[in-house]
Amino acid sequence: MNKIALITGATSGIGEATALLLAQNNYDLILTGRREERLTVLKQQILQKSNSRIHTLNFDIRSLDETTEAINSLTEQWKNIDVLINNAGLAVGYNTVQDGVVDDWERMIDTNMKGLLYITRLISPIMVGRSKGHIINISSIAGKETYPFGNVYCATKHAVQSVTKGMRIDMLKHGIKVSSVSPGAVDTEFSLVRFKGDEDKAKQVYKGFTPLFANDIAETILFVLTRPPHVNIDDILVMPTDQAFSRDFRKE
Ligand code: NDP
Ligand code: 8X3
Repeated sequence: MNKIALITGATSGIGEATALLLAQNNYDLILTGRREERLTVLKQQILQKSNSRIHTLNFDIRSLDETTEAINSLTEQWKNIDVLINNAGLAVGYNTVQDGVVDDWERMIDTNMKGLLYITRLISPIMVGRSKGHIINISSIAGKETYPFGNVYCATKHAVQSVTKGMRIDMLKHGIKVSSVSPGAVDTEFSLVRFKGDEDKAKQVYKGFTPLFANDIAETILFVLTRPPHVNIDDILVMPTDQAFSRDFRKE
C-alpha cells in the first residue's frame, strides 16, 4: 500500500514539484493551498502520469477554523497520514523594521509560524496514535542567518528551526521522524509574492547566477524521506553553487 503524504502549499514552487516527484515514487497525496483551480489542474496532471491517489484540500492555513475543518473532512482512507510536509510559506515586503508594514508581518507570522503549528497540531496526534510518521518542515537559509531587509521573514524561519527541534524532542518517544529542509535561493513564485506582483523586481533576484529550482528541493525531500528507519536527517541546508551565505552571490 502506498504511503500518504500531505503537502501544504502544493499550488506552486517547491510544493508542486514535490507533489509531482512523490507521485512518481508511489505516494498517495493530499495537496493543499488557497488556489483551488491550481490544485485541480495539478491533480489532473498527476493522475494522467501515475497511479497515485490524489485528494485536494482548499483552505487558508492562517485560519485555524478552515484548517481544522479541512483535516476533519478527511475520510478513513485518507486520515492515516504518514508524511506531513510543512511547506506553505511566504515572504512579504522587503523593508527595515522602522519602515515595516504591519500587515506584511502578520501575513508572514500567521502563515510561516502559526499555520505550520495549526496543521501539525491536527496531524501529529494521528501519527502519535499510530507510532509512526515523518514531519518535514521547510525552513530556509533565512532560518540560519538574518539578512538586510529580511528581519521578520528571517525571524519566522528561525522560529521554524526552533520548533522543528522542539517537535523532534516531543515526538522522540513515539518513533516519529522530524526533519527540516533549508534551501537557499530557489526560483519559484517566492519573490513575486515578496514583491507583491512586481515581476521586474522578482526577476532581478535570480539574475546573473544560477539559482536552485523547485525540483532540486523536491529531490532533497525525497532523499530525506527515503532514508532507512534508523536514520533521521535532522536538517539539510541546500544552497546554489553560486550562493554562499544569504546575500553573497557569484554573479556574472
Ligand atoms: P511559492 O510562492 O512558489 O509557493 C508557496 C506556496 O505556499 C504556494 O503553494 C501557496 O499556495 C502556499 N501558501 C502561501 N500562503 C498560504 C496560505 N495562507 N494558506 C495556504 N497556503 C499558502 O514559493 P516556494 O515554493 O519558494 O515556497 C515554499 C516554501 O519554501 C516556503 O515556506 C518558503 O518560505 C520556503 N523557501 C523558499 C525559498 C525560495 O528561495 N523560493 C528558499 C527557502 C525556503 P496558495 O497561494 O495557493 O495558497
Ligand atoms: C527564501 C530564501 O534568501 O530570500 O527563504 O531568504 S531567502
